Amino acid sequence: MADLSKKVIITCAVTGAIHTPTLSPALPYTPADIARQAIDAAEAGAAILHLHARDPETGAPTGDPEVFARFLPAIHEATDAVINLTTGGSPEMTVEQRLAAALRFKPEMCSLNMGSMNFSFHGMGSRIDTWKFPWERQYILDSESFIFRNTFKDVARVYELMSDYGTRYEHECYDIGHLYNLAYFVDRGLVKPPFFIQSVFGILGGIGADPDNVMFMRRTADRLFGGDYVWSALAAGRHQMPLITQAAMLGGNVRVGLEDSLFIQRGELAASNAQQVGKIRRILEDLGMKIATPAEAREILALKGKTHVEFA
Ligand code: KMH
Ligand code: ZN
Repeated sequence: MADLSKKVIITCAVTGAIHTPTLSPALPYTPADIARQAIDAAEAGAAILHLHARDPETGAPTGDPEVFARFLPAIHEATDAVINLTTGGSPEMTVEQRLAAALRFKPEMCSLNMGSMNFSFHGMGSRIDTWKFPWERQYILDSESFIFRNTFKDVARVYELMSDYGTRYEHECYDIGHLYNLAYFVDRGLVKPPFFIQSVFGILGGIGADPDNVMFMRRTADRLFGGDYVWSALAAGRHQMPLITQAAMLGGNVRVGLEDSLFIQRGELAASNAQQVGKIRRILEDLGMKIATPAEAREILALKGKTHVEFA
């Protein structure tokens, strides 16, 4: 059960690479919108901001550090939140392209996807006839044949490169096997406690968004890692709020954001990332839980600190 004396860390994943602009007018893609929504999400209670970049003109995902450079300094200046840069990128990027921004900006955290898998969202947008941008429809359809590459060698390389900069990891685990992959790296000494595990539920290709699976993931992580890990969960689409509430009840932390779901409740698009942060915050506080500040998140996760990054 939730230990009410522990603070819950809210991560907000602001834009991601799955959703496309036609699917929601709230999905930010210009540098100004990404910065605005990230800052608002932090003000609403997110201690960690998980960030991707998008082409400012078309909204297509990009790994170009020059695009990240157009919003990172503003977020860094305006908030205390921990900035966590994706290394998952998008289905169209090579492993090198996915790593470029993290290597350049040396953030406090970066994501690290813990196994190769199918990762598909080809069913999305099936009812849409008119797309805002020409790339969107095919991008979504192509995900049916996408293999999300994260080999052992790829993962080891991220550890080797980023650990030199003191960057720590959001270990994204989409299935139980990914916990065992992480255990392999723990045994090799590439990752040190307290390590952050982000369990991902409900991606087509990963573990389903069922309460039983949340329990199974938690129990397995406890068995493999004991007190050495800090747990968080996200769930895709309509499962977002119920599953992360369950995870919080089990002592976990939570992730929200338009990367994971475009909705605020069944059938209603979220107006912003901050709205989702506000909602989960209210739910958790109503249950008697307390939300971690960025400073508390840094302490819980043993991060290097806000000044040790190269965003300028
Ligand atoms: N959209 C998440 C399920 C990453 O950025 O490294 C996957 C993700 C990947 O967050
Ligand atoms: Zn992401």
